[in-house]
Amino acid sequence: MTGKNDVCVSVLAGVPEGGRGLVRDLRVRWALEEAGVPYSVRKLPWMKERPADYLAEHPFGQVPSYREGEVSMFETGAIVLHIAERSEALLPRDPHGRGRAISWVFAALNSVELDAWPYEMVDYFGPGDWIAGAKAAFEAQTRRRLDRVADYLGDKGWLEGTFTAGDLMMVSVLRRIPELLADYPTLAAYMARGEARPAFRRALAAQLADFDDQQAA
Ligand SMILES: N[C@@H](CCC(=O)N[C@@H](CS)C(=O)NCC(=O)O)C(=O)O
Repeated sequence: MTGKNDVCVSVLAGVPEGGRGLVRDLRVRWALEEAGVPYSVRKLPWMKERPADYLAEHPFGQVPSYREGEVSMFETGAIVLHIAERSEALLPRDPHGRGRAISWVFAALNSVELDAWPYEMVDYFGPGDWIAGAKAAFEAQTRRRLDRVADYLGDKGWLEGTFTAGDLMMVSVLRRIPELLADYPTLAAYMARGEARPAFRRALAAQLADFDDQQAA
C-alpha cells in the first residue's frame, strides 16, 4: 500500500563498473537509512534523454531527485538537509550544532567536491599534453582542502564530535578520491568509519542491488 507522503528517489538503472557505489543517490539513500525512512526508487537509464516529466522534476535531468507527497526536490545537499530535518541522528537540535552540521554539508559540496571534481574529471578529456599539468594543479588544490579538513578533524571521530549530515556528505565526497587519502590516514579512517555505519552499508547494498545489469554497459 502506498501513502501520500511516501518517499521516492530517482536512481540510475545502471552505470559502468567504476561508478557503482558512487552514484549520488547513495547520499540520499544513506540519509534516509540514518533517519529510518523507507523509500522506493524510480530507475532511469544511464545516458539517455530524460522525459519532460522528469525534467520538470530535475531541471538538469540528473539523479537523484526526491519526491515526498507534494515535496519535489533535486540536488543532494538540499535533499539530505530536508531529510535531516526529520532526525536528530543527522541534524542536532541545538542551534550551534545545527549550524555547524549545515555548514559542513555545504563545505563538503561547495569546497571539497568543488575542487575534487575537476581533478576527477580531467582524465575524461585526455589524452593531451595539457592533461598532466591540469591534473597536477587540480590535485594540489584538492589537497589544500584535504589538509584543512584533516586539521579540523584532528583526532575526533566526526567533524563536530558526533555524526551529522555534514559527516555523511563529507564521507560521500571523500569516497570519490580514495587514492588521495593514502597521504591522510586520519581522513582514510574517518571515511572507513562512515562506511562502517549500518545505515551506509544498507544504502550501498540497496544501490548495488538496484542496478540492472543489462543497462550497466
Ligand atoms: N550537484 C548534483 C550532481 C548530481 C550528479 O552529478 N548526478 C550524476 C550521477 S552521480 C548524474 O545524474 N549524471 C548524469 C548526468 O549528468 O546526466 C547533486 O549533488 O545532486
